[in-house]
Amino acid sequence: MNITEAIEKVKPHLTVKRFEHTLRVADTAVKLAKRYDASQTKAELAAILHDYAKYRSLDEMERWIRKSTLPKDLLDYHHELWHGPVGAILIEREFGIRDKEIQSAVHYHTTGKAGMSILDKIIFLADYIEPGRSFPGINDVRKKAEQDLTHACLMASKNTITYLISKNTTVYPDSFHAYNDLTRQIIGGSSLHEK
Ligand code: DGI
Ligand code: FE
Ligand code: FE
Repeated sequence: MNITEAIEKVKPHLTVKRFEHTLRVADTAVKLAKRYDASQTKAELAAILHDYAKYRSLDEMERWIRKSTLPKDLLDYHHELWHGPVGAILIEREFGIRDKEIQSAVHYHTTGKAGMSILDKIIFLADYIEPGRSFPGINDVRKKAEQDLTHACLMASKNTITYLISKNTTVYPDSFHAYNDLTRQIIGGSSLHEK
């Protein structure tokens, strides 16, 4: 599937605002792919597809989680976390996209995970820093994204987890796994209380 086809397929499933967000994520992802020597084509395609399942009904997403190999514990967490994993399944079923790197980037774009690939990091970060976003501290993350992909992902992960905790929300384990793994990648064994 090429980019033009992907855009045409995804557009009717999204609101205008979400579609514009998607195009900005794609633009940001391509820039990051250039900067960090990743496939620009895969980054662009994964970005176009990343929120594909965002507006599926909760019933439909729940059914996909139950009948696929997706982790069932997703159902114990907020439904905002379902569209990435379900999207990774739907792009294969509906568009025949079996590229594991693209499926992984779509799957984990909301939470991250331990052991993210460069493409996973690019989509996770592009979704966070695209020019339409205005989170507290986002400009620092944007600046860091020009120099250090992993460190910028760590900042985004930390901001999101801190925000969720401030709202008394539960945090999906993969979000913590991402944070821990990115922290180890950035500061290694020098973390204060770690062996
Ligand atoms: O789909 P988008 O709005 O472009 O962005 P997203 O997929 O990154 O995030 C969707 C929402 O999910 C966002 O409001 C933050 C929230 N979120 C991210 N990680 C977690 C989470 N919500 C819960 N409950 N737990 C998490 O670990
Ligand atoms: Fe999303
Ligand atoms: Fe998004």
